[in-house]
Amino acid sequence: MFKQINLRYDFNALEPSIDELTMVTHYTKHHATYTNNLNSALEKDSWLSGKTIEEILAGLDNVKDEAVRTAVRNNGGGFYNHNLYFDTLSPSGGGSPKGVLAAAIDKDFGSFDGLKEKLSAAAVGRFGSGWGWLSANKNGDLKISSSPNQDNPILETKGEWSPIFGIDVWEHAYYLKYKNVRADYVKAIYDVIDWERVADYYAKVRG
Ligand code: MN3
Repeated sequence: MFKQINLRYDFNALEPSIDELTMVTHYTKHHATYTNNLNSALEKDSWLSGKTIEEILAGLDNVKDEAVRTAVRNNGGGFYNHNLYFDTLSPSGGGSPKGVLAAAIDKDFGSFDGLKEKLSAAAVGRFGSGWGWLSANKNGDLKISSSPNQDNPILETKGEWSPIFGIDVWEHAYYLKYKNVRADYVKAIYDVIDWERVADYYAKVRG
């Protein structure tokens, strides 16, 4: 049984970057539904039992039934992606990364501004629903990418790359407040990114 991550802040705490109604709907409806649907799918293939969500997404080809595989891809991705998203935002976020993560950003993107430019472009430029990602590998390298739907780098690279921060660019993540102007939402999210938390995920991927 997979469980949604507990929010460390109130639904209205990320305002004005992310409005309360969007947060309530996103966490209690969208994310809850992905989680419930993932848990239902788990019963349909014994390979899925006892695995972490990372193992499931990296090894998805082991699910032989196409309908079950699609259900796990969409809902397992939705479960994982939103856990990461909600866990790496904070009302006391913003600012810039520090320490090892900051050094890796400088190495791979030139500067924090370089990272922001590339990540924003990936998120804003993703056609339709999906995500913009900052990912890492075991060597500590960083890369920017984007995925359609609820796909993510773990699924796309069979676990070689793992996201350490993601920007949800499905319309449900921003439309109530920003309407069609995705770029304004992407700009505003930098005020609530918890870079210390992102650094924790970075440390975990490096192992
Ligand atoms: Mn979402």
